[in-house]
Amino acid sequence: MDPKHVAKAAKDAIEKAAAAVAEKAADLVEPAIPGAPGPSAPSLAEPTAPQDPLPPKPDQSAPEVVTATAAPTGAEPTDRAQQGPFLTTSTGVRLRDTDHSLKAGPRGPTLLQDHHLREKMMHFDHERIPERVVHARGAGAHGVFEGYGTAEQVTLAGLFAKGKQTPTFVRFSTVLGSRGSADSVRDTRGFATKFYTDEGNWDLVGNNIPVFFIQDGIKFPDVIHAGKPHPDREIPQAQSAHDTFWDFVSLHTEAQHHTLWNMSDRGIPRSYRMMEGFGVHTFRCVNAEGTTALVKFHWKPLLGVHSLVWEEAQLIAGLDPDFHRRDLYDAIEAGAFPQWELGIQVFPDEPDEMFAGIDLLDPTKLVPEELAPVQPIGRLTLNANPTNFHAEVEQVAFHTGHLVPGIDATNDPLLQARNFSYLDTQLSRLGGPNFNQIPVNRPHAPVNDMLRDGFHQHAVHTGVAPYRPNSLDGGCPFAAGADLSDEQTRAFVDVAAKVSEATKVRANPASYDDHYSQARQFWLSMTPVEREHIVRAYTFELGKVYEQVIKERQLQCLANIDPVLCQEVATGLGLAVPEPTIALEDLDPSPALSQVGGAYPPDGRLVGIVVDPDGDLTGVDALRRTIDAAGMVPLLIGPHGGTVGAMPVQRTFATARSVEYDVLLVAGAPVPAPDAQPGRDEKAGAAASRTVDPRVVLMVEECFRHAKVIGAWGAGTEVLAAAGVPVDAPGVVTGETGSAVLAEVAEQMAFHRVWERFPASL
Ligand code: HDE
Repeated sequence: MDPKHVAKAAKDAIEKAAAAVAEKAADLVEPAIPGAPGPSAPSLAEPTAPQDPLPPKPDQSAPEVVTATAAPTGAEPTDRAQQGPFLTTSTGVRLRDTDHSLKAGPRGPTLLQDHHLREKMMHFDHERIPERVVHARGAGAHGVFEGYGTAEQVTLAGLFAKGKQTPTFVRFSTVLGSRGSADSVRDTRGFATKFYTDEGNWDLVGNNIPVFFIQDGIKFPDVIHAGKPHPDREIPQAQSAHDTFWDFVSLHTEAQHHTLWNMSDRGIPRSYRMMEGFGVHTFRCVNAEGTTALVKFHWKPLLGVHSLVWEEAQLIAGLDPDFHRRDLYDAIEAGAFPQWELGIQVFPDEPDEMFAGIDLLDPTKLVPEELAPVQPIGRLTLNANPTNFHAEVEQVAFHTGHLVPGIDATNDPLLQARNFSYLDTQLSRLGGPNFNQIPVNRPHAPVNDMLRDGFHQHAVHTGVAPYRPNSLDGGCPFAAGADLSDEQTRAFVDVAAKVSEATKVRANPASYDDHYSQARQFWLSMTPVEREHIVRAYTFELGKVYEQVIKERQLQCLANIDPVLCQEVATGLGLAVPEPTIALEDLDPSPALSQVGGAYPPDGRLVGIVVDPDGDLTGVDALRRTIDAAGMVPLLIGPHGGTVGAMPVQRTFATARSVEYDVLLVAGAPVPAPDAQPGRDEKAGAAASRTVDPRVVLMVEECFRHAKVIGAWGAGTEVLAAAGVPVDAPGVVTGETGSAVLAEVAEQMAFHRVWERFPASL
């Protein structure tokens, strides 16, 4: 859609919301600000009257209650949670006291017979499971996938049928950091989806970047060892700005394409809700007639693809390390359900497995959308938060080998290695071979495997003959049918794909030797502002490298991508510019790779509103209700906690920082609050004689620097002056009334950032 129309629609939506708020003025309810820890407000005093456990919060859901072998139970998800009003042991024996251990007298030694103490400690001591080797840091949500019916020609998989709804669970992640690391670091993001289809679970375990560092899975331990913290000092955490990473990628040059994506704005997404997802590998699909096609999967976010700017990302890492988690959970809680379209690029299944000269089995290459359009086949909506992080997000076990009839693997050597690896990792992470029986992993399709016993077996298998052929169990289970069109009986299809070579070798096909042409294409496809960000990212990352030779070696790689990129980074590093060692190949730019230019709905965006207790509070009240009614989250920022007028304050000048907000509205020029003292709050700065609270001025300065839309009216414009922000600068909206300013702000927000504010020198 034309970006101007989308932006205009955002403005119209605000005006409509404002009119609705004005009409209902008498019976308005308080906007629900997401983030409440429990389903209801707690009492001040400790509750003592026994009552059943509280229900989950309304935004939460849990895996469907099916047995370990997928029989529906009709039970509520909470039937699986703690029961009854009284404290018990794990075996259900009621307890009177959990605050004192059983001792031989008040001052005596603790008794070995205190089973409650022993059990409580034993369990606590074993609460942790190993974190994922990669993608340890993540967040997940429940959702539903609805097929469009457009994939029929390509795959027989039932979940793509028109109107078919399939429950899903998605986990987003960073790659390098540990479980407790910050969300906003520069890294690739994981985008793993489990579809609980009628034909078994399908896991699409992808990333937000369409290419990968390595062409062959055997190199995975190498690239991850290089990216993880140095093994001696275990620093740095969750980042690639260090010697071992650049040592590896500058030597193993097939990593250069993926590295360039990481150095682009894709490496620091604004939100999980605003990322594309890619299956990366090419898959082989088969339709009901048995015709095959090669396919790449893409997730397209309806909110657009957006990023942070680097300074924001760095500030966020300290101020709110949970930024992406919080954003996802809060958006879902606020009812702004994130959505993606699933699309496919379809290629003829030719014996050479190439398309337009691009090797479809080489995961360091993409196929530009201009050459093979992404055809939408369904829509994912994330509509519920998990009820329990450990049970769901931590224990979810994805596997590239979890495929359903109609979708098969190809010989991409990276995919092949993954198919081995993901089983392996779950064994040690989840403590045994029965991890598919954990609630979040249970399929919704009937399970009749012949796998038996093992740690944590939840099924109570019947019969005596878990082998085939048998007659003792009546021959059960039976082999499924070969008729591809019969959804009730058909089996997984191992597509009879030809194997092109039959000589055993440790080698790559010759087409894998091209490590630079698509990296150059990516660079050429970027807008000037995106190129500036890439230059800055390389200069920062390489600037953190200790060894000069590693920087020089990486500069050589950049020379093989683009002379301007290389020159700019070399200048920042103070190093000489090398000549390219290959002939640079100019592929046609692919505009679809750029993030700049589109406009998108502002659903779930965070709007900070600076309020002055002496200003126009009625106007501010209408404004925050309008923002709430338009599907965004209004956060009132006041000089102190509690209320301003009758409005609850969500953030104070002491707790607020610009990076939390997508846009800032300045509804007044609040005088310095009593706690705006440099000795107490560094943000207050040195000057004691300012007329506006210095922390508000800092917020405006930062929002301006980070190219965010700023709206101000009335005395609010004085804050702009105090922050040195010209009222006629792009993306600075001033006006007579808050509502007029807000409508204009919404229109400009649709473009995510005020790109004109980043002057490009390249
Ligand atoms: Fe993974 N990867 N990976 N990976 N990967 C894991 O599996 C591995 C690769 C991806 O939210 C691990 O359950 C190997 C490509 C995501 O739970 C582990 C190779 C892509 C997630 C593993 C790859 C990915 C993982 C760690 C090379 C993008 C998080 C825990 C052959 C297409 C899933 C686990 C989640 C997780 C191994 C390559 C994406 C160790 C050996 C390429 C999104 O098994």
